[in-house]
Amino acid sequence: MSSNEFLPISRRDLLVGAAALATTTALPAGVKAAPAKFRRWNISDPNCPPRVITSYKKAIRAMLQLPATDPRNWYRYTLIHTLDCPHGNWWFLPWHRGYVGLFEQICRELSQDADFALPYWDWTKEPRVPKAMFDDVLDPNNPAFVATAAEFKAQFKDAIAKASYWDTTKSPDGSISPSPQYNQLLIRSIRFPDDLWFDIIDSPAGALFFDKGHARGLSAAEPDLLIPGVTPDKQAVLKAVSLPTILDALGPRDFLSFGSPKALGHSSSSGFGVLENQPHNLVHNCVGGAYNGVNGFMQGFMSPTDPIFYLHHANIDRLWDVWTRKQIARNAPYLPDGAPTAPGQTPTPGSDYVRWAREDFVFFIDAKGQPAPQATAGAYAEIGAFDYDYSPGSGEEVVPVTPQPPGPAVVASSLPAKLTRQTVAGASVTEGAVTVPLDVVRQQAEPQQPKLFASITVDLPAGGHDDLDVFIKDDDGKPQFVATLSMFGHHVMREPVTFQVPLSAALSDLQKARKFDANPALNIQVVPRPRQANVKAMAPARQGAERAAHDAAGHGNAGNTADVTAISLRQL
Ligand SMILES: [Cu+2]
Repeated sequence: MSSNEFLPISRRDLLVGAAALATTTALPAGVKAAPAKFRRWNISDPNCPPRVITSYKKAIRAMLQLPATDPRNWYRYTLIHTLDCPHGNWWFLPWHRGYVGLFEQICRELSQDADFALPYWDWTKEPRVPKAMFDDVLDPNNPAFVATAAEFKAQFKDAIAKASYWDTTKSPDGSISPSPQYNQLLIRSIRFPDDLWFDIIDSPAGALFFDKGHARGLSAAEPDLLIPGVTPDKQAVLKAVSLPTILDALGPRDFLSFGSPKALGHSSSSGFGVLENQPHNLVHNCVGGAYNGVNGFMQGFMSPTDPIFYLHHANIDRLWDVWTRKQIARNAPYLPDGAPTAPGQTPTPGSDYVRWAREDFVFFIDAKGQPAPQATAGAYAEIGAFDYDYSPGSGEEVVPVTPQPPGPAVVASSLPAKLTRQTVAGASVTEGAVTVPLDVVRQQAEPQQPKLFASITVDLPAGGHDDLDVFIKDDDGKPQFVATLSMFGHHVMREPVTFQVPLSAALSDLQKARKFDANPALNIQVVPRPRQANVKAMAPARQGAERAAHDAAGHGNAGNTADVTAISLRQL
């Protein structure tokens, strides 16, 4: 491809972009001038009303005390995530908005606090578990929670067996068809209750239930988002929540680059936008204790057992709202292509938006424990009837105060890197060589210019818990740490996944240090880094069994290590 597709925004592009958008984007539907009814506060903000925390505790206690047959029971609500959560695809954001928003309504009902709204955790401002979250039932190690996996099974076995999850209908001709919920479970290879119990308690890929004492990885004594034994320049979780990473995550100019990419359905993973792969995944894994050997709920699909889950996801949802308001202020689209651009308008038939919006979310329940009437992705495209807003937090600065001209349309082209592989100290290191136009390197320091990202495609082994460190270097420089790629949970991988990795900070640093005067030849290095604790916890025999199961499933990558299959650079 020619490098002029990577040039900075010119005045001409701006005018062309503005004209194109003027015809496609009217004032978006669902944007309200009135203040929201509920406000989600930063839990550590001195202005956060004390009642928020009191009511949250009251609601948690009430949910823990409900019988196992009530779908609003604390663990039954957690299981909605275990059974149905999307990760690594473009339904990640709307599904979690619905899940957290409906949870908030249940809390409002059960705390009898009619003004209740969830607090959020701004990990950029506060890169440690907030102090309040170690108190009383906000700590999942509190005696009010179920103590062991065995006790959990004893208490919930019957209720789960009798739940609607497994419903089928019999036609007059005798054929049996699964209910929509059961259909989703079959996609996730959960055929009957024993499959679910296997995942929760016995899976060699890592259990989902963590006994008392191990419910959370971080503690009041060591609450920081730190990886033990790692030098300050490679503290991946701190980097993932840092303001430069958050500003890069908010940079992309279309929904698919900001959120995560398309996939076959919401139970398959195809890739991760920066918001999901950096702060989302790494905070989950770190709070879950993946890096310090404690292990806890937050690193897996029963993560909503830890009350901090909802504060973490409220912050992810807040950043989606920030990005949406940034797009609106720039008169740019904020939903997949084909979305209605004015109230009453119908979406474009056959468009991305239509495919995205009609995805069914069939496990959601409302404040009374009934199936939620809003059961598709499109119902959660806006905050809408949830009617909350957020007290301003990190990243808010990307929203222009006055309306701005739109940026140029997104250029879908990419600069492919040439891959080589070598073994360094027993680890398979992949290098991608690519020459970057000097203009693009220079514009990385300018906040208004499109940012540069590396798209790194990885074929992951089924039980792969290893992380991948990404470095960048020029011809004779020393590698500079960029980010760590980390998976979350145990989705069945049916295809390689692509991670978007922000390069703007590293490139502006390089440019400052080296003062390139020609297009620099750069190397993107991807180096595996075992999560020590997990590797030790997994017995070799189990790794073998896992590999065998993996082979039987017909997956391409039967090894124990991740294969990097492509690296390219993109302006998003
Ligand atoms: Cu999550």
